This record gives sequence, structure tokens and C-alpha cells, in this order.
Amino acid sequence: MRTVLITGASSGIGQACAAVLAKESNYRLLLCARRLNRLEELKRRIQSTYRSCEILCFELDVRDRAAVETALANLPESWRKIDVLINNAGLSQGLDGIDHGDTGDWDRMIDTNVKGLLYVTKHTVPLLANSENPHIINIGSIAGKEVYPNGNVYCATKHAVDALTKAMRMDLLAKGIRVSSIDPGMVETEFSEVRFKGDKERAKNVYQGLTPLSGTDIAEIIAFVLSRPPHVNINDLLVMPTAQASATIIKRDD
Ligand code: NDP
Ligand code: 8X3
Repeated sequence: MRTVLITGASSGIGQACAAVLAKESNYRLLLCARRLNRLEELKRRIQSTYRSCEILCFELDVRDRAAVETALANLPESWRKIDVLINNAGLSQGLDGIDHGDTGDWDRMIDTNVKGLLYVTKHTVPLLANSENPHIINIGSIAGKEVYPNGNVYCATKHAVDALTKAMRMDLLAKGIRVSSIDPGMVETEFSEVRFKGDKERAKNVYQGLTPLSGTDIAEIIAFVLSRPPHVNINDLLVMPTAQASATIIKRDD
């Protein structure tokens, strides 16, 4: 049985990871996000199908350094050995030129996508120490591989995730921790609604005229990466909808 900690499990890719790994039956799930009610609802849904799947939910804002340290230091004894960390919590806010960007949006993206990922990783590594097969999966993005107009700060945070994945692989090599990055293109989740601050119409238009990836598409790939034998590490996977050739080159039906 492997214990997996998923950040940002209340929606989208994180939620899909919880559902897909629950189905695999050899995982117990540690789920965190800011919206605890969503996590508890997800737990109920998963356990209504997979009764024996052990799940522990806790509220966590990954931007809060002290809260991250306290939450991970105070996990119940039976949850203190973690095998897999999925650093998924993240967001984009706004899509404006660098001369018009909202500095609050910039702070939220940098604090969540970069600093939050660092805090969670630092305080999870000691809990991976007793795992026979420890693995960290970072959710990067096509935005970590290329920059697109008005994507500035979000792209910078995902480029930082790309750099941190490589750095973690080096720094954690001696501890035998595998580090992988999954970098999706367009995935239809709450991502665009969050980016456009609740503007559902604008968010829907992002995925108009193409079949985007789903959270489940990404979660199934993560399950595959985690299922490789311990001597095999998939370093980095860029996963796009077939209709998307780059961040901005997209084939849409009329
Ligand atoms: P969603 O908005 O559907 O989910 C984002 C998750 O992150 C939510 O569970 C949210 O939970 C959590 N989260 C956000 N801020 C915090 C925080 N401060 N502390 C803890 N949890 C937080 O979007 P996605 O599922 O699409 O996004 C997941 C990851 O995938 C992100 O890192 C994103 O950058 C990346 N990604 C998304 C793509 C896409 O097209 N959708 C493509 C490439 C990468 P809560 O609000 O409850 O805290
Ligand atoms: C999310 C995908 O293209 O909106 O990381 O940056 S994109």
C-alpha cells in the first residue's frame, strides 16, 4: 500500500488523481486544499465506490509557510510515512500585459505555484524517508516550456517549476527519490474560471471548438508514471490535446 499526498485535490487534476489512484486499490490518499468541504465530499464519493480506500483530508493553504510545516509535522502517526507527493496545487490569475498586470495576481501565482510547492516539498521530504519507493510528481505546464503573450508571470512560475523539478532530481538523488514532471497543455478544469476570476463565459470560450484534455487524462498518465518499476524514472512528460500544437497554435472547429 502506498500513501500519496495530493495538494489541490479539491478540483480538476488533483481531484482526478485522487479518483484514479483510489481505483488502483494500492493507494491510500492524503488530500489537501483550502476548500475542506470539497475534499470531504470527494472522500464520500470515492468511498461510496471503493469502501476500503483510506482517505485523510486536511485544509491547507500552501502559501502559508507555517501552516504547511505544522500540518505535515502533525499528521497522525499512521500517516507519517508518505510514498508519493503530487505537487499539483496551483493557479493562474489574469491574462494581461506586463505593464497592466495586477500585482496582487502576481503575488498569488508566485506564492502558490512556486513558494507553496517549495514549502510542501521541504516538509514532505522527511516523510518520504521511510518509503521503499519514494516519488515526487510536479505538475508543470506547457507554460513552463514556452511563454505566450500576456502569460508572463504564470509562465514564469511554471518555468520555475521546471527548474525546481530538475533541481529536486539532483538534490534528492542520494535519497533515492524519483522526481517527475507532468506538463499539460489545455485541460478543462476550473483553471480558466479561476484565471478569469469567475467569468464562466470567458472560461468556456477557452475550450470552444476543440476537445481539451480532462483531469482524468492527466491522472491516468500520472498513475502510469507511478507504476513504473523503481529503477525507471519518467523525468518529464509534455501532454497536449491533439488539437493544440503549442500554447497558442490551436485548431478549432468552426
Ligand atoms: P483547478 O482550478 O481545477 O484546481 C486547482 C487546485 O489547486 C484546486 O484544488 C485548488 O484548491 C488548489 N489550490 C489553489 N490555490 C491553492 C492554495 N493556495 N493552497 C492549496 N491549494 C490551492 O485547476 P487545475 O486542476 O487545472 O490545476 C491544477 C494544476 O495544473 C495547477 O498547478 C495548474 O497550474 C496546472 N495546469 C493546469 C492546466 C490546465 O489547462 N487546466 C494545464 C497545465 C497545468 P482550493 O481552491 O480548494 O484551495
Ligand atoms: C495551463 C495551460 O496554456 O493556459 O498551464 O498556460 S496554459
